[in-house]
Amino acid sequence: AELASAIYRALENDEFTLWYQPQYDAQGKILGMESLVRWEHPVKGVIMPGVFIPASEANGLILRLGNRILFKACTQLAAWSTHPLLGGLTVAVNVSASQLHNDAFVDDVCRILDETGANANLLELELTETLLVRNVEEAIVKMGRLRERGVRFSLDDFGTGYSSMNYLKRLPLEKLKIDRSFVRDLLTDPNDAAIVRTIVALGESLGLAVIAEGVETAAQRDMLATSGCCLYQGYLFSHPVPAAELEAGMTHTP
Ligand code: G
Ligand code: G
Ligand code: MN
Ligand code: NA
Repeated sequence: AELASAIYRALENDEFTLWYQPQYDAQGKILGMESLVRWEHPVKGVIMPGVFIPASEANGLILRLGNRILFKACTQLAAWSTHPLLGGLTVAVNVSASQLHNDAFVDDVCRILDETGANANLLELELTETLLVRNVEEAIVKMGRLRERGVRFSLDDFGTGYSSMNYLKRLPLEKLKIDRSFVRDLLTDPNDAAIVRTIVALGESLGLAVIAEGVETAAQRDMLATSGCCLYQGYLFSHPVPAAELEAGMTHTP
């Protein structure tokens, strides 16, 4: 309850900010970035989402927080549209189960796109398998409506949940994100290498892009490339950073 009121106050005081982690192709070109929420507490410093996202989900504040996050991501997307290097790149936003299952979700996203003037085609929403299988028919309808507006969807933490092939085929997805638990021991655990190859093959047969999360070493990236995975995100390339830091880093890219 104490954490709930602190989160409530933080929303009032606008203490939540988004950090961005770029995503790369095999040539080292940035294709987009994932936004990751941070609570910039005036006294305690930066608080990670693991501390306040589960609590916000439990007490219902995730709906307000989720809309605030979407608003900030779309505002940033619109601001970057004229940036020489960041214009045209996608911005991914993580969406919680209670957000997607809320009746107002589709209208909220559309309204935020209208209000901010963000290009819907550059907005990517990250959903998890567990979130989708909870009510797959409802998810298909909502995703379809947002897809018509231009919004794209990726399946986060892929491989850790229980999506059936039937669901995967029916959901309007663009991208699978290989969970970082499969990338971590890729060089030593042959099962992980087999799983990565299987996800890549699945992506190919369903027409979905496949990106690996949690890429920390060049050896992991090379092994992923050998396994057919050509999109990467992780500390090897960049940690999540504030927008200004991302912009500053971009100016040095040829
Ligand atoms: O870097 P990291 O510690 O930021 O993220 C930890 C967890 O918090 C991840 O599971 C991530 O998906 C989740 N998370 C990060 N940002 C957001 C967000 O904006 N919304 C939601 N719902 N979850 C987020
Ligand atoms: O659940 P989701 O995939 O949205 O969360 C992404 C989480 O992974 C965030 O906590 C982010 O900070 C973290 N992350 C991003 N890159 C790396 C990485 O290379 N290694 C590790 N261990 N975590 C990472
Ligand atoms: Mn994610
Ligand atoms: Na993930």
